Amino acid sequence: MKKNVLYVAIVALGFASCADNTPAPTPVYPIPTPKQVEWQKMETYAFIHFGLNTFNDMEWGYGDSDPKTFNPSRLDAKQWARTFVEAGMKGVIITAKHHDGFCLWPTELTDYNITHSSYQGDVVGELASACREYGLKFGVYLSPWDRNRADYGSPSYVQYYHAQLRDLMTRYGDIFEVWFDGANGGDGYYGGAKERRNIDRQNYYNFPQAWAMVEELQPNAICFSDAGPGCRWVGNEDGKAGTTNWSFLRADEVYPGYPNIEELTTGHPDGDAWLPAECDVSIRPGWFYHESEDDKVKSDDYLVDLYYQSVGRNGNLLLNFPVNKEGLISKTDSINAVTFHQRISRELSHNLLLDAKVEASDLRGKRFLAQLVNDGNFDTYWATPDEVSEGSLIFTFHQQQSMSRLMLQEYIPLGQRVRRFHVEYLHEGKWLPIALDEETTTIGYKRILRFPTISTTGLRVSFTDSRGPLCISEVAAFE
Ligand code: FUL
Ligand code: CA
Repeated sequence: MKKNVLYVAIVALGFASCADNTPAPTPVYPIPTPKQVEWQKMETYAFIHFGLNTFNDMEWGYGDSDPKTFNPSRLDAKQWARTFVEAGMKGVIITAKHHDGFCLWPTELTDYNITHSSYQGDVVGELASACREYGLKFGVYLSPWDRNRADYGSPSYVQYYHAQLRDLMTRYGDIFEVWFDGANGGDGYYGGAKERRNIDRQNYYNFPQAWAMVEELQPNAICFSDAGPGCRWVGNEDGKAGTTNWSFLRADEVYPGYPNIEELTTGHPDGDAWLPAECDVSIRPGWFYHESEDDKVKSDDYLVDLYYQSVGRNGNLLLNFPVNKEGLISKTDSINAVTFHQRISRELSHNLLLDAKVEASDLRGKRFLAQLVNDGNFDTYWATPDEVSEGSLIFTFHQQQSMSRLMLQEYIPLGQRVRRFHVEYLHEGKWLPIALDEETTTIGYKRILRFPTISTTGLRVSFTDSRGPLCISEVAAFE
């Protein structure tokens, strides 16, 4: 009987909250697909560069290194996976084939593969199953440029390249991302059998067909390239997004190998395609392992900075680990990565706004109350009425609070909107600007600001320019 009463009460409550049928703001295009939203929530994941280059001290092998030189003595993909889990990474992408053309999986499409090496196994398959065991997402890099193939530059190579892609897409279960590298032998490098091959970068590889194949065989996978179609290169290999970072590009202008790479760092504010930035960077100077770089591993300090400059600026961070000649991630690399993750988790652990009082300049109706910006849930958001594309939020604390980090999130399923905002704190009854060393323009999925510690009882965030009504998912402050 009691159960019934409770049931009735819950139904009534549910009904009351649904009774407000204020419509959600209409989307401001372009908007992400659901899989792009899920991808963005991953935030950090790992890259692995491993292959013949590892054993020949090279970055870009010519495609003529002896396969037998590939000889890892203690290869253990589970060790990689454990490192990534402890470093907070949500997945990993491996160089199944780099520019030298050597394949880390036992493919029948070429002899230049792992079965002819000194290691009898399937590195791609071993990593895919380690990922399943440790709950990581799995992705592949397959270089379009191939310096081993004598037919590179002619149509038969493109058929081969697409066949390799099909092989990878059908062999290893779910793939979350496929990496289409823009680096190429066409522009001043020697391609194929060490001769110069001039290819038409924009059309040669028939990328649209390759992307359609991925879409068909791996509908949950995101295709990375300079130009998407799933996510875009951030335009540098330092792992840094622009402080202004739009998740859009003008789709008909960009393509893999697009020369105006600085545009990729900020995105196109008037872009028509949703193409969020992925920030790739190696934990060492090189992408592949070199003994000479054993003392040049990026410190946890450096990695913490990188996180704020990538994830903290509306990008995802793809952090590369050069697997060493033993077939393992070196100790310093894994210690620094794990320490980095622990530090970030600590810095962003307790949101001081969870129990602050919130007042908003405007409300859209009960379903979009200001309180929804500090309920710890990305999927609930504060929104302003249709005609209102600016506004502010004031957070009031019961007592003085010290803080040095502020995180903001827009509800991106309805588009990226905010063009400009600023943040102030209450000091002796007056609103003072928080001292920041970066511009406060875009927010997107996530923006995190760092500033010298302040102590205050109030915080005001003003959104002064936006592409439409405001849709703010979360605001959080940390000490
Ligand atoms: C570049 C390549 O040329 C590098 O070797 C590396 O794979 C990096 C991630 O992408 O374009
Ligand atoms: Ca929320």
